[in-house]
Amino acid sequence: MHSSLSQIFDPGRRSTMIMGVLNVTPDSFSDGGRYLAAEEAIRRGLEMAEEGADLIDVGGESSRPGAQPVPLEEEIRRVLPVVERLAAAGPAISVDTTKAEVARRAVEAGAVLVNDISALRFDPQMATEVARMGVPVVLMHMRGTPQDMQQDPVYADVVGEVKAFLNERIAFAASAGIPSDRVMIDPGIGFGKTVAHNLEILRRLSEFTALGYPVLIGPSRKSFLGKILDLPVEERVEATAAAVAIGVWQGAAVVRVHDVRAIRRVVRVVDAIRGSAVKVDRR
Ligand code: HH2
Repeated sequence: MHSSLSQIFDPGRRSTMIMGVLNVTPDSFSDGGRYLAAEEAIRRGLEMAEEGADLIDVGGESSRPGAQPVPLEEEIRRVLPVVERLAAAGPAISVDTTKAEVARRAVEAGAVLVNDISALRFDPQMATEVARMGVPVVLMHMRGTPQDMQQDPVYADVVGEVKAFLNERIAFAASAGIPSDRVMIDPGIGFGKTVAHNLEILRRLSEFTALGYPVLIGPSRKSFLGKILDLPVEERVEATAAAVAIGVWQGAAVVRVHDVRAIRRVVRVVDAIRGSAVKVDRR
């Protein structure tokens, strides 16, 4: 495993890792296509590394509610040059994709982690490809698909159901040959959840960290924060900081954020307050 990732899987870890969001898409809800050009994406990736990102998450397909799927070749065209150049420049790269072929090409180009928001559900080849490549994978909960996930999400018990989903996906990953020490889990904030669901997940995040796998959360600039404060996407950094602090306090291992410089400071303070090593139950 890439050395920068071993800390995530270290049960005695003391610091939280920052994953910087790098969307190479024309329709991402917060970037609005600004980073479409590979050169601009590379510049922003390097800037986030300098601001304190431990990982840069490169994605070529928007997952915003209602977003349309991106064809394979187009996703590769967006993602590969950016992964290649950034990986060569130093920062650890993860690839945000649900497609096995994109994951394979990105890992060949230097990515060290696969972030699959479908938790190995959308591409039947993904699980075996991840197992074969030997890289860690993020398994994220989503209700349905990005096209339909926000259509009246209902849960009897959101935390219980998301945990059950993640446990099922962990077992599926294991059956495909992905060892448990290469699995991270993510409750999927904003993916088929109401404001109340997202808040309950954050309030009870320790129930996810208690599962014994490193937990990643991605609350950054999401609409549930905008709804609480009635603020547009470019004014959600403080709200993101609050959500991140609550998550890190309860043991989140990685936070996926856009505003790396600000959130790095928040996380360092929460880590300092938390002090002693995070208790992560081992499997
Ligand atoms: N959120 C987004 C995308 N990928 N991956 C994980 N593991 N967890 C998340 O919460 C998560 C994710 C959506 O945010 P963003 O990248 O800002 O938007 P878009 O999907 O429009 O590119």
